[in-house]
Amino acid sequence: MRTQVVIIGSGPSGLLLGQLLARAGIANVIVDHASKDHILGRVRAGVLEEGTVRLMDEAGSGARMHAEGIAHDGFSLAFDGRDHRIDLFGLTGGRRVMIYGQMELTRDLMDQRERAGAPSVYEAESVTPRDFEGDAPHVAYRKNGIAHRIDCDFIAGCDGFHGVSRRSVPQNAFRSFEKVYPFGWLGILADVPPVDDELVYANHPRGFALCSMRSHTRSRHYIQCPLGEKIGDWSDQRFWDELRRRLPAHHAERVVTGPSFEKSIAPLRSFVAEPMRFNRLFLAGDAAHIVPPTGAKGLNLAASDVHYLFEAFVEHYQDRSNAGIDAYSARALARVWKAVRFSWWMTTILHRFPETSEFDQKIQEAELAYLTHSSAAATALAENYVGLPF
Ligand code: RFL
Ligand code: PHB
Repeated sequence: MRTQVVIIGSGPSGLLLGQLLARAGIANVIVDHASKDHILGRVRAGVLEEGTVRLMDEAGSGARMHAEGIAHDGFSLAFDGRDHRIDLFGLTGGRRVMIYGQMELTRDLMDQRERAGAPSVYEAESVTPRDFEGDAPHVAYRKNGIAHRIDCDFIAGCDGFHGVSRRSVPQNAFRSFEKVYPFGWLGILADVPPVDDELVYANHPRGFALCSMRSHTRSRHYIQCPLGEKIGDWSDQRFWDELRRRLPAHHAERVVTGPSFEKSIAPLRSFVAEPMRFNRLFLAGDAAHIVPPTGAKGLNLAASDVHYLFEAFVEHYQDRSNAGIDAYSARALARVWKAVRFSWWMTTILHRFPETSEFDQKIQEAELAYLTHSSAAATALAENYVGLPF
């Protein structure tokens, strides 16, 4: 079999790239080792930047997102028993974010892909990108015991942090930069109304808490927890009690509890691999970088990578120019590092770090106070949160 671009990974980055390419008449095949149901069952991001929303529209997959997503003009920073609203809309000259779950976005892109008749292979085993250093790459995999190979012009590694694409590049061909945080996020999903109309990010002596949502009837909440915490030790009741303790009283009173139908712990990490291109293999999304979720940037960075990569492929096929391909890694990384910085900073000001010195604690308090007293500081936060330009 032969195609123009093989995409490894059917997460948001692979699906978005596949849909954009298909609409531009560039043939592509998506290969994923997981099943469709497994991919659709992963609960993750919930906040979309305007650039991500625009790309969903360009991909022709934005209709349900516009109908069911919720536009947010601000969020709350809670600390010291009070909260302070960050007026995203006012501080950024009219920009906002969209609340729409990654599960829904993934489903929309998959449905659209099926309707367009573009090929996806799920449950592929031993997926391997090969010969990308030369001019004739291919992707090999096995399915139901039979070996397959897809020859192509380019391979897009959209297979997440644990994927095979980055692992297939020789160790000495890239550099990686990493920071592992000494805590994780315990998250639950429950069909109860959100605590407030907007998201609440809380810094509390017991640890960080975030009250988010998926709709007016479905809440997504997180609390900071120590590494090594066991999910089995967290009954729903224990989670709700701990969440309430970390919120200012007026929010705590409004917490509606109910049974959770998803509960998981995610470790927090910053990671960047440089470069993001290895001749005919390109990395995009979590395959190339990871950010802690505090800034709501992971999925949005995956989307901006896809934007640059899609433009590069269009230039190659339609304009017969490799300028975009040659510039891809540097363009993507310039934006990635700014989001890595913002995510690290949000994590640093909002979490309680074990063994923090009194000095560091005072600096954290001063950071939060500065945000509430200076519109310059709040504007810097807001412009990063709504998303830097592509
Ligand atoms: P994904 O979603 O991990 O998809 C990768 C796909 O590749 C497949 N795959 C393989 N296929 C073949 N062979 C292999 N060897 C393979 N290995 C893996 C997998 O099956 C999968 O289908 O990567 P992608 O597409 O780059 O998307 C990245 C986003 O999923 C991620 O950045 C976000 O979820 C991060 N994130 C958030 N991002 C935001 O922008 N806003 C948020 O509000 C937000 N909240 C979050 C988050 C991530 C979280 N966790 C669990 C880490 C909240 C949490 C709790
Ligand atoms: C979410 O709703 O899952 C969510 C929202 C904001 C974040 C991280 C996750 O910063």
